[in-house]
Amino acid sequence: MHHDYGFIDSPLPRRVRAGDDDDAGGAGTGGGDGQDQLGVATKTRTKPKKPSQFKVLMLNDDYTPMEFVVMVLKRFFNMDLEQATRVMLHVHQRGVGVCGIFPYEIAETKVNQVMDFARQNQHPLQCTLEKA
Ligand code: TYC
Repeated sequence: MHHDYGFIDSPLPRRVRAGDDDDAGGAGTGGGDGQDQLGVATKTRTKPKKPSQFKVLMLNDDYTPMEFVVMVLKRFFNMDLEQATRVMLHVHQRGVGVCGIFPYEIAETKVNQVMDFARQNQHPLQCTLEKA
């Protein structure tokens, strides 16, 4: 699932051929025709990519106790008892529900935290990601 999150722009200037950028490069002063001179790229992205958002989904099963799911929603998604109970019952009745929407790395971390916690407590609770 590691794809399509846009690339990260390096904050460091890249060395490019003089004249390929809009700085004060141009032809060098040291003889020759300037073809081998390097300048510093100053071009910036004109259309910044928005970070992709991902839904963290909780799946129903027949064995995980309702109280455990409520505890997970409070612990990892910062819900209060009322919100957590509402989401848990939604998942229980409909099969799947949204715990929250986050940038990819945060969503992935939440899924791993929930799955680890469920496994440690020997519950089959499943949690997954979906592009928002
Ligand atoms: N269906 C479970 C039960 O009846 C409760 C449950 C709710 C389990 C939500 C998982 O994501 C879940 N004990």
